[in-house]
Amino acid sequence: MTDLSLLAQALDGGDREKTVELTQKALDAGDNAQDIVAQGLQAGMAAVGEKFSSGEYFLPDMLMAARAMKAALEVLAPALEETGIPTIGKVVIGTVEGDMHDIGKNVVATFLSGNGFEVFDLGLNVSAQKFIDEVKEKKPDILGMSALLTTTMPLMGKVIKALEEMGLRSSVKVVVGGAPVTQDYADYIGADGYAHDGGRAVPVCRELVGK
Ligand code: B12
Repeated sequence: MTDLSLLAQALDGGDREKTVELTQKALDAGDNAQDIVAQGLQAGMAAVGEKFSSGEYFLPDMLMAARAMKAALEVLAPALEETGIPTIGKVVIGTVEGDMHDIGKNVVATFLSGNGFEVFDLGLNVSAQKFIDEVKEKKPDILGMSALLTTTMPLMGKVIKALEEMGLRSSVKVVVGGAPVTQDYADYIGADGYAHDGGRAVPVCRELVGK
């Protein structure tokens, strides 16, 4: 197994080339793609977040790390999506309105499609109306919402309320996530499921569709 802390460091430093190189190396060495995400990329991103909080890093540092992570996820996509599993459920997923963080949502979407779910990714900055329209049109088993800002989290509760008001709530399971979201918050807004990371999102969604 490769030392994935070096990958975390490269990402923390915003070094896209090195991040991609070390990701490829880890894959070539036979490391599991989900471990590379969790122990390498996500660990690096966590460090970036801490440094941003403490004032050591600024917005451009976060942007550079985000670009490096996106490039590394492209390298990993084929391995993460490799699956022979037939479709076990339909998921519509997106990042809520006002929120431009989509890396975590993309990881969750990739993990889910790599584990047999049919995923419709609505992207980021998705309005409540758009979520509702897509639930009506695609009739998914699961609606996934991601929020990375404390200011955008309430949007998830708004969507759940709107689903209730339109008589659609019982037709779809709602799963929420994102760094500031907790199980308590998920319970508070009436979501059916919560996962702390992409790896956990898979069993949570499987359970919700009874598979
Ligand atoms: C990268 C980053 C950015 C990038 C985003 C690029 C992109 N395309 O996503 C950029 C530079 C654009 C950015 C901008 C901003 N950011 Co920012 N950002 C981050 C950072 C460092 C990492 C986020 C990330 O990608 N993590 C890696 C992924 C893999 O992890 P994740 O997102 O948590 O996702 C995992 C889980 O949460 C879960 N999950 C996520 N979604 C879902 C959904 C479902 C359904 C499920 C089940 C699970 C799930 O699974 C994922 C995979 O394992 C975080 C710090 C942090 N600790 O989160 C700050 C952070 C989120 N940002 C922050 C801030 C303040 C901002 C700005 C306001 C800064 C500014 N002054 O402009 C803007 C806001 C822009 C906007 N309107 O959205 C704050 C938020 C604070 C708060 N209390 O709300 C944080 C926490 C940094 C900090 N410590 O202060 N940011």
